[in-house]
Formats: sequence, C-alpha cells, structure tokens
Amino acid sequence: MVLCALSSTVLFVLVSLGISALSPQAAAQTLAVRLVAGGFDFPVQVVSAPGGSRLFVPQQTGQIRIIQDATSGTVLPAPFLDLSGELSLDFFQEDERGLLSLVFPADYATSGFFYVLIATTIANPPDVDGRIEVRRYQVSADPNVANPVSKTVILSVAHPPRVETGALEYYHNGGMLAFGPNGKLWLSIGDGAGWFGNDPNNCAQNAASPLGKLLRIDLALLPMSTVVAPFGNPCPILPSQTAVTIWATGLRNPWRLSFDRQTGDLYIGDVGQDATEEIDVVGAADLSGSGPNFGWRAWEGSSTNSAVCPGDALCTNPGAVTPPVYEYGHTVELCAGSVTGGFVYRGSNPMLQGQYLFADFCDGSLRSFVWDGGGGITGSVNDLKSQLDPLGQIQLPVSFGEDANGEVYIVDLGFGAGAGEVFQIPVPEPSASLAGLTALATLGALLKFRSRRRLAEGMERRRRTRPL
Ligand SMILES: [Ca+2]
Ligand SMILES: [Ca+2]
Repeated sequence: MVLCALSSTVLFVLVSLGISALSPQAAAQTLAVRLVAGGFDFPVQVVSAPGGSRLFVPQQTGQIRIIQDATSGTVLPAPFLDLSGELSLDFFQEDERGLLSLVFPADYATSGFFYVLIATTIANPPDVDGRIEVRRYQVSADPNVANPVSKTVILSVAHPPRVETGALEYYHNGGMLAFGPNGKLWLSIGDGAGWFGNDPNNCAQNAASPLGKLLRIDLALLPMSTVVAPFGNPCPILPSQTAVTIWATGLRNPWRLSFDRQTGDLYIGDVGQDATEEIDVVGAADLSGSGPNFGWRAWEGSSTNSAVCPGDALCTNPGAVTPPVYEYGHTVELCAGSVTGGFVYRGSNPMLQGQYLFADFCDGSLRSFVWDGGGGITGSVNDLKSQLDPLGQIQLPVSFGEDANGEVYIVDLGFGAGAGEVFQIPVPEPSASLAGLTALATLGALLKFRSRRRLAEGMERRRRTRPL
C-alpha cells in the first residue's frame, strides 16, 4: 500500500499546516517569481554591493543601471557608469561581446572600488583584434554615479577573432567576475572560437594561454602596470608574474560561475558545443593550489568530442580530466542548449534552500540540483520552470544574481533593446511559520513538475542558438 502511505503523508502535511490544498495560506507560498523591474537593454547580470539595498544591472551595451531597491523596483534615470562609447558591438552578428560582468569587493563601502569585465574591440583608438579587459573603477561623491576617470585596466587579454563565415567572429568570451575565498578575484574566459566552435587552436589546453580558463587575481599583488596577454598568437600568452594565476584549464565558454555564499564551493556553468551542457563544481577545500583540467576540447561533458577525437591525445586520457557533476544533452529542435550557471540558493525561502539553481538560455528552462560533495548530484535534477515562471515571462534566462541578503534574482535578456527584465524569487510572508514552510518544502519535494513549453518566437531562434 505504498500509494496509500504516500497519500497519507501528503494529507498529514496539509493537516499539520491547518490548511486545505486550496487555502489562501498555501497559495501565498508560491515560488512564482516577481517582476522587480523591466525596460533594460540587454541586461546580463544583477549585482549588489555588500550591505546595500540597491541592485546594479550591467547591460551588454555598456551601461550599468541602478534599481533603487527590490521592493520599489525604481530604476534610476541616469546610469551608474556608461561605457557604451568605448564598446564596438554588432548585434546583427549576434555579438557576444560587451559589458559582461560587474562585481563589488567586500570593502566597497570604504574603498569605493568595483570591477567590470568587458569584451570588445576598442572604438578609440580603433583595433579589430578584440580583447577582454578587467577594469577597476571608483564611485564618485554621489553614490549613484561612478567616476569614469578612475578607470584602471588591471588585465588585458587579446581575444583574436576568427574568420570562419567570411566575417570577423568574437564568440566565447566567458565573462564572469566573482570574489572567492580570501578576497581573490576570479574570472572566466572562453576559448575564443568562432561560429563553428571546437577551439581550432586548442587554446583551452594551452597552459600558458588565458583562453578557455578560469583565472584568479590577487589584487594585493597587482603590479602598477596592466598585466597584458598581447596580440600576435592565436592563443595569447599570459606573461609570467605573480598577481594573475591561470587556475583551471579546459573550459569552453564558462559564461557564469558562482561561489556558494555559505560554503565557498565553486560552481561553473560551461556552455557546450553540439551535444552537452555541463556544470562543474569544485569544493572550497580544493580552491587553493592549482585547479582541474575540465577537459575541453577533447571532452564535451563526460564524452569525447568526435570533432577532434581520437586524434587529440587527451581523448584517451580520461584520468587527466575532471568531468562535470551534472550534464544534459541538447534535445530541443532548432535550439542548441546554452547553460546559464546560477547560485546555490541561500535566500529566505526554505523551499529552495541549498539547491543549486541554473537555467538554459536557449530553451528557457529553470532547474536545480544538490551537489553530492563528490562527482555527482544527490537524487535527481528538479524542473522548476512551472513553479518559478508559471506565466512564461522568462524567455532568455541569461543570469542569476544575489542581493546583499542572499535573496536570488533571475535576469531575462529580452528579445531586443528595452525588453530586459529582472525577477526576484519570492521571499516568504513574514507571518508564515517556519514549521509550516518546512512542511511545504517537504510537500514540494514530493511533486514533479515538467514544462514542455515551446517558445514561438521563430525570428529569435537564430540568436538563441548562440550562447552568450
Ligand atoms: Ca568539461
Ligand atoms: Ca520576458
């Protein structure tokens, strides 16, 4: 009588809450996201400064917008910083460059410094070679306006374009900045491949090149001059110095990564080629020293890449490679997958507590799992689309974000300028009892949700086949 036992369990949970399945209290505990603010031009992140209530929204076009607070959703009219005049982007070529990431250090309140990552050709002076820069800026006397003159380029990496379709192609920039343990600044850089991918120069396995890597910067050791990986090599070489370390190799396009704010564990979403999307995890205890080889280009997920295997020596050496803890295949027609790495949820909603949230930019899915502390996940992956986004408002989930309190947001890139949106995962009603919420979380874990919604925006599919 397993079925009866299960039904009794559900009934017990409901009775213990003192509610029926349709009661207002239960309905109030929905996971459905709340629109905080819209109208953004290609937003790529939502970021907070430590201790503050403002939300900063970097847009791919170069402006950083400010949401005054999550409750009001008021977007300030003037940008915090505007780098659009320095960026040269071509959205008709599905440009993946631009302002891609923003991060505030723990001492922002006293130092006023913050960091951005841009991928661009430089408009003035013009160059056509492409580069990725990590820059430091400082806020002005007005807390809502940064000082553009404070610009300091701390790292500049040549990111040569490919010519594969007759046009210059600037794909696979990576593009995430995050502070990790001990105040080190981490950043991801993609392999720099063009339209056809497959890392034609195998830069991701070139140990001296920052392409296809995860880098760690010790800001205290930064030299007075910019650390430069110069042009002239299809896999630009990072000079030997102490401030910038190439930490992990073998990544393809690590668009988004995060550190669990409770444990310090590192989660990387690495966008795959033709078959597999993957999420790699490194425990906090393993973040010192040198990092893993995540396998690209010989390995896509836990399988060898037929485009370069068996010729590539790494194809026959799986022991040298750290496979993902979770991977999924491309199944949606006309729509290659593109994983968007998220966060381990540490917000105030117990229904998602401790789950790693992630998305797919291409099919709009929203899912979660719990890392098992080793090479896999505990139980199965949860499909959260119908719970988090029952109205189908999030078409292009490009990023997740956390505010200063750990509440989690989802950024929808939007189909075109002005269509970008920021959503918040709901914070529970203060009146709800913790016991009741815990019981609801148990109930939620018993339920399976699936979403097979297909997006109808056929004109946009072409763009969506290109991972950012
Ligand atoms: Ca891999
Ligand atoms: Ca939307």
